[in-house]
Amino acid sequence: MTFRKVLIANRGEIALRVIRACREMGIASVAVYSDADARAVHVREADEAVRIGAAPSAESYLKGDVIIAAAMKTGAQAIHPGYGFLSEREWFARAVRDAGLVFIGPPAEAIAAMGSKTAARTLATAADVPVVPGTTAALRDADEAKAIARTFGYPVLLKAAAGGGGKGMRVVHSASEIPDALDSARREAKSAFGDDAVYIEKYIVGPRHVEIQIIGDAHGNMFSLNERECSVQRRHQKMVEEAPSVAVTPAIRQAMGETAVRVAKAAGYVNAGTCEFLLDAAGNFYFLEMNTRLQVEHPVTELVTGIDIVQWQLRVAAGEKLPFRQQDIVPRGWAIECRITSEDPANGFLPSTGTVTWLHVPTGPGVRWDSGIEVGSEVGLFYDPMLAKLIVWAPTRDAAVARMHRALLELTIAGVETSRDFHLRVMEDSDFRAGQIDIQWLERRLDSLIGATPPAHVERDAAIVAALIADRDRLEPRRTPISGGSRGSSPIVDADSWTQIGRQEGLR
Ligand code: MV4
Repeated sequence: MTFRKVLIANRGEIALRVIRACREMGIASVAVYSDADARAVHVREADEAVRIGAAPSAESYLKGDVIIAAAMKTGAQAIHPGYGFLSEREWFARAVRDAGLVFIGPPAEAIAAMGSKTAARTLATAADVPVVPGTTAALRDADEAKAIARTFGYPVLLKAAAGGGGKGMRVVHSASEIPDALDSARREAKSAFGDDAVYIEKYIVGPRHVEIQIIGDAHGNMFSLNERECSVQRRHQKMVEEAPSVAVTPAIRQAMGETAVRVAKAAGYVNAGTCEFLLDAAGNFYFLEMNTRLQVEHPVTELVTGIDIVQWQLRVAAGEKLPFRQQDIVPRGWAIECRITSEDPANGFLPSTGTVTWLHVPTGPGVRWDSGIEVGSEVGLFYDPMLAKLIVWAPTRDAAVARMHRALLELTIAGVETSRDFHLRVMEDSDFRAGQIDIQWLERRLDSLIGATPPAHVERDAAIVAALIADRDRLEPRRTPISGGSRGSSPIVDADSWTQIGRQEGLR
């Protein structure tokens, strides 16, 4: 059994990802779009498209009722929410079900169970899953916080119960800091989530962020698709993800996988989901929270397991059984993903806007490009700045890093500033190449990564790319930033210097 027609309640690369899965399975797809996306790739690639409102997400991609009406009108039987937007809204999952449609994701009850961080901790503890030492109940006052902190020692971390994304979080190093930290954590939690409940945990110093992809069907089968290493992040935004993790031994993989499946089963979970863990240097892991959606970084898992997660999401939502055996799900080779964003690393990652005037997409062995942009795409400020995901697979980690570096060199995006050059510097970094990374690594290394002088061959490649662009644009001059350059600056070089560079290098 499968669906005839599915509506995708999202935009950009993830909408395309789901459209591709539908098409390969013979399922008709319905796109939705805001006024800003009328000419977007996902709209053109779907079999049908429905306009849902104005550019701001609150007037389009967050309009659950309008989206459900579009599904009814087009005869779609199910809705895939992608990530972000409505993907983790309990009310939307419920409204889809109440409309007689299938929500391609977990039951509304499972979304609710994992939505509160303290509820998730309680559920995990009951399922005998290791969590960081701390409370599950909200703190009454500073004295209670001090008394609890004394039991496991400083540093401690105050966290918002309704939390996520690091909002309402405070690291505290001594008892005297508790009152002020508690006040400010409460204020931030109140304004961010409308709930000032704050709880306390022991602060784990220098851990990695490792997560387990799980998938379950409606017949009680649940599998771990193993880990992703997501420590390379800045301000809670992941920038590079990989699978497997250099820090995960077969024994840790098995234990973490069994733990993730236990949490998910305890939450009544069905469909694809992710359990986040902190992994410390001694190999201890602690369950943090569960993301009840398809995640941005799912492709690295697809590449090392050979399992098409999105296709299986569609099948289990339609009631199919998963045919896997856990012992067959073993990572093969290595996959790395870079999130290419329209942000300028040289300017504090300031979002950049403009029209994509040039796009050269890397291809060749082991390269995957998941993107919603093309030449002519308008990059504005209405939505997330992620332009594309560049994903590579190779037999070993060293080969995957080399392949990602090669693919990034091939990538040219002109018209907006991008993180491309920054990602090149990460691939060249000695710590990264050694796999010596933790959740603070990127921010510690930021200045040297941004200030780094690229290797000479990178400079040369960048100059050639810039010269080619200048050459082709000669008849129709443009003054647009080029992100094929070595530092995200605007290395406009004319056609003459291209020939010069070519001659110097003995190229032609
Ligand atoms: C922690 C932690 C250290 N110790 N909890 C960040 C957001 C939320 N998902 C939980 N987070 C953390 N919880 C304890 N007890 C460090 C972090 C953390 C973090 C976690 C995962 C990925 C990136 C991070 C960056 C900073 C802090």
